[in-house]
Amino acid sequence: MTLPLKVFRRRSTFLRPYRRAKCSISTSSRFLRISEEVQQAIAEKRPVVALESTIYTHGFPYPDNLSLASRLESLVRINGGVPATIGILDGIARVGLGADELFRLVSSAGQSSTLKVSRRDLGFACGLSTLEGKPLSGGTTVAGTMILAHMAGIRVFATGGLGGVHRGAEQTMDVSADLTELGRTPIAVISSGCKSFLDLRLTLEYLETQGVAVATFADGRQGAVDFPAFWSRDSGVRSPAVVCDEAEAARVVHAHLSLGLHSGLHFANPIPVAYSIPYQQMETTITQALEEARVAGATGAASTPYILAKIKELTGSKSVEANRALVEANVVRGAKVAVELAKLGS
Ligand code: PSU
Ligand code: MN
Repeated sequence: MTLPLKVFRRRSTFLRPYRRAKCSISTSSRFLRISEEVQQAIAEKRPVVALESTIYTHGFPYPDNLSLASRLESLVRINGGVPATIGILDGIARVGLGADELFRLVSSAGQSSTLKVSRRDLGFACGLSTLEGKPLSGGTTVAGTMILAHMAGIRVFATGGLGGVHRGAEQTMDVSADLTELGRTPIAVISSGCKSFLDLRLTLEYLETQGVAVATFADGRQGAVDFPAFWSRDSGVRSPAVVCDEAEAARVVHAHLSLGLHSGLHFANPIPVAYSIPYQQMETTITQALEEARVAGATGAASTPYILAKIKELTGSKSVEANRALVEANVVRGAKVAVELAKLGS
């Protein structure tokens, strides 16, 4: 029996290559503003690196967050890129915050009208105001930043650490929206992996399910390499893939995006050796911080900032210095990946 032609017709219709919807945002939208500099750099296909702002509003306190923010932007420029710090200021999502806008956002860290903005929060942050009628501001998480960066046409984003699957998630269902965002938004995120208060093994499983490309910079090491645990280069969990350098990472990004894949990529950059804290040493601190978070009832979006603050308290300046060093190293890597990507005409 021959197959009816109809079946083939239907099938070939089904297989017709998917055409990507053209980016239809207006750069002067009431809710989104992309800086002139970033718009121009994108139009001229120059390397642009997105930077997040939850690290400033819910991580480093003022004025440390301000010096870190300007340092990270300078590092992008020194390495040949254009920085685009992303956040919500006065109810408007900004891609490429200007110096005084950045100052206003980071100096509002800790205020109740300064939100932590992930995908679910964008509409609230831009659509509502405080009871006194003041517009809202917020630091965008990895997920929130990826969304806005993608709207602006940016392909590379560097940050400190990624959210992940929390320990005990089989009970709490606490899985960071960063992971689902990586599953649906085609951006390359460079970070030092996930903090080890998360479950790294489950995080990698989840990223695999979401179709996220994950690799770790090998830095000359041969053979298997651990997926890094933020403050620690080792984690006991093997990275699914490795890349040697920024040029190799850029080739993967170029192929991934050229194929029209809609998922994202994650390149893990292990913390510089000089700042690395052994995994087992961190584990003791983390066990204590998790217990304190449990007793305090810090769950949901409050969980990550609470645990981070506790760890900071328990380790003193050591973990903060390490945090600063790794985010700087990631931003340098991010700028170099963006430069290599631009060379590929991507
Ligand atoms: N991990 C860090 N530092 C951070 C964060 C995560 O080491 O500042 C922030 C990032 O903005 C990340 C967010 O996107 O926390 C994840 O929060 P949640 O687990 O609630 O999704
Ligand atoms: Mn969560």
